[in-house]
Amino acid sequence: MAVTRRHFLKTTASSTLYFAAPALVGCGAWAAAPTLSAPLPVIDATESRAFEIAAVAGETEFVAGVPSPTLGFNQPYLGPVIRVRAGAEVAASVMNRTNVPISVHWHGLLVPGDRDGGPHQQIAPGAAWRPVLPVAQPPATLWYHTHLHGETASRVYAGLAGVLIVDDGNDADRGLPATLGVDDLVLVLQDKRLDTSGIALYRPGEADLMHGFLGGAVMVNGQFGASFPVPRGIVRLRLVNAANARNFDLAFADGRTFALIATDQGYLPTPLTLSRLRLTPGERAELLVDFASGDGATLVSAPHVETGGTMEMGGMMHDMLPLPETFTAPFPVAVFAVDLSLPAPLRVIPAAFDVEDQPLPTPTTTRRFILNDMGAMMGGDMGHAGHGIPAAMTFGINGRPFDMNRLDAEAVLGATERWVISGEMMGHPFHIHGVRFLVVAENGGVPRAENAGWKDTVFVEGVTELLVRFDHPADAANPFMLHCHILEHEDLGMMGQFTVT
Ligand SMILES: [Cu+2]
Repeated sequence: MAVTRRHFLKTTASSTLYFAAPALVGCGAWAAAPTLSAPLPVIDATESRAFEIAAVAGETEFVAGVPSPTLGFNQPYLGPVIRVRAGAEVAASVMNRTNVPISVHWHGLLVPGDRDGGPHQQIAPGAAWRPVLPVAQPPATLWYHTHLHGETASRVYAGLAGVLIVDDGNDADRGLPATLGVDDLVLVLQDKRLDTSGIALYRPGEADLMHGFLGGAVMVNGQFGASFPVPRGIVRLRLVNAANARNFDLAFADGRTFALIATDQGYLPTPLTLSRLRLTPGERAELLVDFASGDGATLVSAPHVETGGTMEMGGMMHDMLPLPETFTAPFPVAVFAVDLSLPAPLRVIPAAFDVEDQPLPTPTTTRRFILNDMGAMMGGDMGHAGHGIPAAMTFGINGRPFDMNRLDAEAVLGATERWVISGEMMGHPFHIHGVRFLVVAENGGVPRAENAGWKDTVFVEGVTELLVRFDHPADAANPFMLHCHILEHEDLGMMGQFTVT
């Protein structure tokens, strides 16, 4: 029995109210039933070993009939899902057809610093950037986004982001869902704040700079109320947190468990069975969800809560500048409805994956990085406390805001280092370019399940200890970044840079 679109919408109508209530507070007229989501376009560069994207300005009707100004790659908002082959040299072509400078950072792709797309690889309006990307890493779900210093938050919010999949062609042999858009689904999670007319604008106030910019309207792949038909079998979800600041604390409304099969840098040795998963900005996770019963499901998130400073001053911070979260209860992120017309080849979750198991060398160096959010409270100039809330906030790392002309660390190519990262008043998603790392301890204890496997981004709440592998070079002209992935914090200075030589 084939499920028609009408039937599909009817059977998912019970979630309409669920969507309507929290997502569009005070604007009931916008509340819409879940709609079948238009899939993100896919560029399959696995055979061609080349792809082209162009940043463009456009308009997007997040609310029907109400256009918002947006940016995207090849389309008005977000960009295509790009598939590249592990082991290939891929010729990338990035055009900038907007009237603002951009860059394109391949988040999680382990390439030399001159091809990383950070703040030093600016692409001027009208210009092109054509890096050759040596893809030398296991299969993983990565993403790409603009990354100019001081101009990342507003432009990623406007839409300059997309998904990059490293594929080795062996997923079917692994017993994994491998048909993009059918049993292998990409979900880009974001949030938006709409003004009273329904326009998404980026105008952060002081509380937004302090905590990060949150919106009360949650989007998947650029659409509110996202809904996906799924086959009656095992379905793979590739989750990408591309929000400026929101932590998604995900679960299924019916309480079903799922298998976490991959984190940022690829497969775990064995799937982990979980019922809840936190995904913070910049992180990715791949899940297998069992729809063999024929019952659909709604993916929900708990509200964003702020945890994780070492100084236990969160209360004071909240008193001065309350967290701008609009949700008070779990809210829907996406609806999945079983469509019996879709092929469902897989009914079993694989027991293990062929993950490279190299012994790690003993770290040669220990470095400590303190993510300074105190400076923002105390007057911008860290260490010289002012009074009240500064007009211009500054964040930093180890007492200093980001400086394009200063190196914060120099690592040796091929080395492994122990990095100890801590925050002060709140948790921060911490990303390192050009490396992969293992999370070896959190506050002295065993890391959370989400931090299994090789990572490139980790939510630091308290003290987090990493073992970092420096396997890709970056010279002083094109260093790698280390930074908070709350984009407001990054833009305001919570970033450093390092060479690998
Ligand atoms: Cu931060």
